[in-house]
This record gives sequence, structure tokens and C-alpha cells, in this order.
Amino acid sequence: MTTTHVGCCPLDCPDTCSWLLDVDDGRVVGIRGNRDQPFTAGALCGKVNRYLDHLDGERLLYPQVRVGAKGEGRFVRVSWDEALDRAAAGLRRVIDEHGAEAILPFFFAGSMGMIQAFGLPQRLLYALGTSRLDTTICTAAWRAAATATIGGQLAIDPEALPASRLIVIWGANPLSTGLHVWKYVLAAREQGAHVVCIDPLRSATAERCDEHIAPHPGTDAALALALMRVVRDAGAADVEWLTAHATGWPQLERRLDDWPVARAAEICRLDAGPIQALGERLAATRPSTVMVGLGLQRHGGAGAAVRAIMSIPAVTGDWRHLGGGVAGMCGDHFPGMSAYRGAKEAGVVYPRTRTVNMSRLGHALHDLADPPVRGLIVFNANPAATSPDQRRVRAGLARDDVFTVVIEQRQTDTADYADVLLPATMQPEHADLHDAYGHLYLSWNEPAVPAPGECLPNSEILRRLVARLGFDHPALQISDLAFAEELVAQAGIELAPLRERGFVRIGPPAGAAPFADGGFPTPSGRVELYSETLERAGHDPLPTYVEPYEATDDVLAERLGLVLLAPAGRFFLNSTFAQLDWHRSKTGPPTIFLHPDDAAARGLADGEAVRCYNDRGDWQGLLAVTNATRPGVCFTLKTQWPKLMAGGENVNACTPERDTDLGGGPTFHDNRVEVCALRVA
Ligand SMILES: Nc1nc2c(c(=O)[nH]1)N[C@H]1C(S)=C(S)[C@@H](COP(=O)(O)OP(=O)(O)OC[C@H]3O[C@@H](n4cnc5c(=O)[nH]c(N)nc54)[C@H](O)[C@@H]3O)O[C@H]1N2
Ligand SMILES: Nc1nc2c(c(=O)[nH]1)N[C@H]1C(S)=C(S)[C@@H](COP(=O)(O)OP(=O)(O)OC[C@H]3O[C@@H](n4cnc5c(=O)[nH]c(N)nc54)[C@H](O)[C@@H]3O)O[C@H]1N2
Ligand SMILES: [Mo]
Repeated sequence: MTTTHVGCCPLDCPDTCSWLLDVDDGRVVGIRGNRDQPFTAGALCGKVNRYLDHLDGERLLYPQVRVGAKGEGRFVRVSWDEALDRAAAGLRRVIDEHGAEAILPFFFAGSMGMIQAFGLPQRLLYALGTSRLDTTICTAAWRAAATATIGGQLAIDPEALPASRLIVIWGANPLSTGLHVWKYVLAAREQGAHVVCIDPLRSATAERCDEHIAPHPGTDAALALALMRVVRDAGAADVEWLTAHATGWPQLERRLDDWPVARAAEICRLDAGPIQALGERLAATRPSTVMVGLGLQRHGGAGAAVRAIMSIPAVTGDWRHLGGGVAGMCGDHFPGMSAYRGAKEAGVVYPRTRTVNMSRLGHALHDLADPPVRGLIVFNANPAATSPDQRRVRAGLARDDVFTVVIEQRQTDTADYADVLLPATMQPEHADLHDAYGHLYLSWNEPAVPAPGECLPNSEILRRLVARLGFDHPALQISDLAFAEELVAQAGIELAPLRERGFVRIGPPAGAAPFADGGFPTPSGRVELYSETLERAGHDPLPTYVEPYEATDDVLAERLGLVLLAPAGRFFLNSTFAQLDWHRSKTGPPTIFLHPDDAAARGLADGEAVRCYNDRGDWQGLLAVTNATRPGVCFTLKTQWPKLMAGGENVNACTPERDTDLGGGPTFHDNRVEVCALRVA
């Protein structure tokens, strides 16, 4: 008999879909989007429609220990007891020699919930006194800029978007990366909204917008400043709202003297006409919305760019209106739930330790001292494929003096470096509680089937591991369900009905503009166009343009003539799915896309095997000639499995390990390269 179970998609995507699993005889036989949850509205994306390929694909099923060299991928099966004993002994040696701070937990959003990713694992591991991880790899510049400007990741409810009459999709490609928001964009458009995409590439989204503006990468802040200048000059700044609900309009108004359209046009390598026209549209259209993506914030000046863009709806007064303001990351509307509270109340002490920036993993593994990193516990992440400066990261992972435990679902490049490799369950096999970064539903994922082989959830593996290290306090042995109860109780939510239904809407009420009358959770309670916090930290207190490192470096450009962007592809999720036949065939082979002028200048032909290189490294792919990019800008898709590529490295062999201006984020797209034929390489 087939039974249906409600759960949710665990992947790192703004949409956190509510899904229904059909289960027959202990196996998942069907998967579909839940019609009852309004944002999911019965649809999953293409890659997750094929999630069962992933669930049934080559899984790690048993604990293993390494027998070959690090990176070689040779392991033998052992019992859970032996694996955990070995893991604990290795970590114990690190603690005895260097202290627990020499252990670095390294995790991200392979699964996103509070039980298996962000919450319970840190409650358990940080009690040991390990280093803490600054989880910067994805959204750090966005987060820092949003915190300084509007008080957090507080974008509007996407379900309010149909009320907008001008939607500017800026550095995001939602049709590939979070498609459920698109129905609201279309609903707005049916009521007359104009939709603009700002992206150096003609992405799938740009293709379907009314207008596409393609600035040179890393120059968005200049564009945003010029747009505000046009709004000001049109007399359309909402001075009444600004005076009541923003800081620093008089100063910004003066600053805009420096930003005539011609200056932005030169920096962004655009014609002045479309900038002027978009500024006039912003001046004339209420409500308007800027949807701020994550692709634009992987550059040296990304914090400044996000901040300048987020200032626009304050200047136009768009926060007054339903559907107006900033769209994008909205995770801070979820009620705060502290993973540590119950443990602290029960007497667990959390030592104060250093924080390590995950985007600087190469640096952490090679250069950190007092103490050095000598133990690594990796889960929900595949840094050998996804971290910048891949060669340095892999050399760090290959160090014999770094004891490494990897908890994984499959034999990734990172898993190949493990000393002890532990098999993790997948979403249909474990419980989890999920907030979201692109909508306002809290989701529950109920386990639907037994785990295959000897797989265990991260939570159970870590409970056993910390207990083996002597941390067996009851608050660190809390069950998954008790932990979830504890969290939702902090937000005044009951777990039982949530388990039953699978989701509950939280945050500001639907149908109202949450900041119409101000009330931003910044120090001043206003939109901080002038930020004293940034000023104290040594940054420009006003919206400004910060030049990227490489994208606009004309000297470097003489040697490395192309800026390389590596945004998301439709059928992989970072490196997840990148080992599956169907997903690989939909994605196509690793490809580098070049403008016809750039291909001709290098004597390269469509379909030819090429090498893409810079001073950090190189990787191989096929060349595709396309006018979907501008001259001087090439692109590929993140993130293939390096070991499945010719040459054994992916695009991150070239990307830099260098921080954004705000937040310490990575600068994957601020990356100059050259491309040559493989035959002459
Ligand atoms: N199918 C699929 N979905 C995903 C993912 C995936 O890998 N596959 N990844 C998930 C994750 S982890 C994330 S963080 C999100 C990211 O989702 P998005 O926010 O959509 O980000 P990206 O796809 O990285 O980049 C979006 C666009 O930004 C553009 N861009 C790059 N540099 C600049 C710039 O300087 N200025 C401007 N204006 N645009 C620029 C790129 O060309 C790209 O088209 O998607 C999530 N969803
Ligand atoms: N060049 C370039 N590189 C990029 C980016 C880019 O735009 N360009 N984007 C960056 C961004 S936005 C991000 S978010 C990072 C993401 O980088 P990663 O966090 O490394 O993401 P994934 O590649 O999806 O790897 C997640 C891994 O977690 C495993 N996993 C999933 N669920 C579980 C679980 O429950 N337990 C355990 N133990 N393991 C699990 C999966 O099998 C998978 O191998 O990549 C970054 N890398
Ligand atoms: Mo991400």
C-alpha cells in the first residue's frame, strides 16, 4: 500500500519547497510539490523532480577508514564502533596536543535544517571548545550590507510582489536558482509591471525580462548611485519618508552630485541612455522593487554594491507600499531560536573560541597558528569542489598532520581526503526543521523511510562522537524531536500541528507593507543611508562604489583578458547532483562560454577543448561561442565534481581566496583568466 508523507526539500535554495513523498514498502516511489503550501504551489524544480535518482544513487552506506593516501579515495569498511573510536582517538590527540580550538568543524548547507545543519550540530560541537566557523561562503556581503542598511535579511514577502509595478532583478537568476518566485513576477507583469534584469550575462531570467542591462561585473554600485541621482534630479526623492524613516538623506543627496549618469556609464561600460531611462522609470513608478541577488555579491566591492542598491527603495519611498522595497533574502523575518539556550540553561559551558572564515579554508589549513588547524570535521559541504583557490585547499586537505572526519552521503572529492568517513542519511530518512531564505514558511520534515545500510543522521553521529570524547551531558544527548520542540517553543509554535501539516507561515502578516512606517531593526530604527556603525569600522558611512580587485584591473587585463563568472546552473545544486547521469546530461560537459569577439581574438572555435588559467591554477572544458555575454566577460557554471573532469580540477582552481569589502565573503566572480586551446597548452 502506498502512503504519502509530507516533508521538505533540504537543499540550499531560497525556495525550501514543501514536498510529498509516496512510500511503498519502506521505499520512496514518488515525489511531488505540495499544493497546499502556497509558495511551492504543487511544483518542484527540474533537478528535484529527479531527486529519487539521487536518493537511490551511489550512496555511502557504511562507516569506513582510509587505507590509501589522502585524496586517493581508498577506504575499507569498519563497524560504527570502530569508526567512532578512531574518530574520537584522532580528535583526542589533537585536543591533547593543541587544545580543542585546533579542531575546525567545516559545514554548510548541503542540507539546511536546524537539526542536521545549523543548530544542533553546533550545540554539540562547540561545547567541545572547537574553533567556530564564520559561515561566509554564500551570502556574507549581502548579510553585512543588509544589516548595516535595513537591519538584517529583511526582504519583503515574495507573495506581495504581484502588487509591484517595476521589478528590477539585480544579480539574480531566479529561473535557474529559485524558480517559485517567478509566478509572482509574472502576476505583477500581467498587471502591467515592467521587469528589468541587471546582469553581465543574458541569463535564463534576463532572456524573459522586458529589459536587460548588462554592466561590467563588479560595477553595480556605480549604477545604483547614478540611478538615485536621476531620481533626485527628477524631484522624485520621497523626502517626507526619508526624513521620518532614514538617516543621512541630506548627505547622500550631496554625494549624488558626484554620480552623473555619464560617470556610471563609463565605469559600468554601458551606454548612458538605458541608465537614464531606468532612473526615470524608478522616479515615476510606484511601487517599485529591487530584487537583490547573490550573484552580484561575489566581488571585491560587493558589500558597497548591495548597500547602494538597497538604498534605492528608501530614496523612492517604496517601502511605503505593499510589494515595494527590497526583495530577496528574508530569513531574518523568522523568529530567533537559539540552539544553545537549553544547553546553557542546563549548565553546558560554551568556551569562547576564535572564529574561522570558511571562505579562507586554504589560509586556515596552511597559515593559522596558535593553535594551527589540526582536526577537521566536515559535514554538509564539499570544499574540495566548492571552496575558492582549490589547489591550496586541496593541498591543505592532503596534509597528513590534519586529522579529518568527513560525514557524507557520497564519495565526493572531499570524502577522498577523510581519515574516517561516516555515512549520512538523506532528507526522507531523517527529521529536520527548516526556515527559509526566500519565503515565510517554517517547514517540518518527517522521516518517511528507514535509512539504507548503516547510514545515520548527522545529529546522531555527532551525539555519539561528542559522547565518545567525554561530553555526555544530557543537554548534548538531546533527541532530534526534543531539540525541535525546544526551538519552536521559543517562537511560541507547537510542534505537533507542524509535524502534521509540514509547514506554518510565520513573520509579518500577509498583505501589509512591513516597514511602511519605518521600524527597521537598525541602531537608529531607520534605513541607515548614513551608517555610524560602518563609519566606526572604518568604512565609508554613505552608499559608495568600491572597486573590485580584478574585474576592473586594466593592468592585469593586459595579461588575463577575461573576467570569469561561474554562477549557478539549473540542474546541479552547487556540487550536489553533479555525479548523476541525468543531471549531467542536462547540464552538458564542463564548458567555458566566450563572446564571439573574444573567441576570434584567440583563434578559438566553438566546440574546441580549451584550458582556462590564471596564476592560481587551471581547468579544462569545451569552448562555446555565445553572444549571451559581453566582450571581456566569459562564464561557466559552478560546480562540477573535480574528479569527474578532464584534468581533475574545476573552475575553483582559478578563483581567488580574497574577502569582500564587507562581511568577509568570497569573491568567486572577481576573477581574471585567459583561455587557450588545449592543444597548445
Ligand atoms: N539550480 C540551482 N539553484 C540554485 C543553486 C544551484 O547551484 N543550482 N545554488 C543555490 C545557491 S547556493 C545560491 S547562493 C543561490 C544563488 O542564486 P542567484 O542569486 O541567482 O545567484 P547566481 O546564480 O550565483 O548568480 C546570479 C546572476 O548574477 C550574475 N552576476 C555575476 N556577477 C555579477 C555582477 O557583478 N553584477 C550583476 N548585476 N550580476 C552579476 C550572474 O551572471 C548570474 O546570472 O541559488 C541557489 N539555487
Ligand atoms: N566558482 C564558484 N564556486 C562557488 C560558488 C559560485 O558561485 N562559484 N557558489 C558558492 C556558494 S553560493 C555556496 S552556497 C557554496 C556551497 O558549497 P557546499 O556547501 O560545499 O555545497 P555542495 O556542493 O552542495 O555540497 C554539499 C555536500 O553536503 C552533502 N550533504 C547533503 N546533505 C547532507 C547531510 O544531511 N549530511 C551530511 N553529512 N552531508 C550532507 C552533499 O552530499 C554534498 O556533497 O559553493 C560556493 N562555490
Ligand atoms: Mo549559496
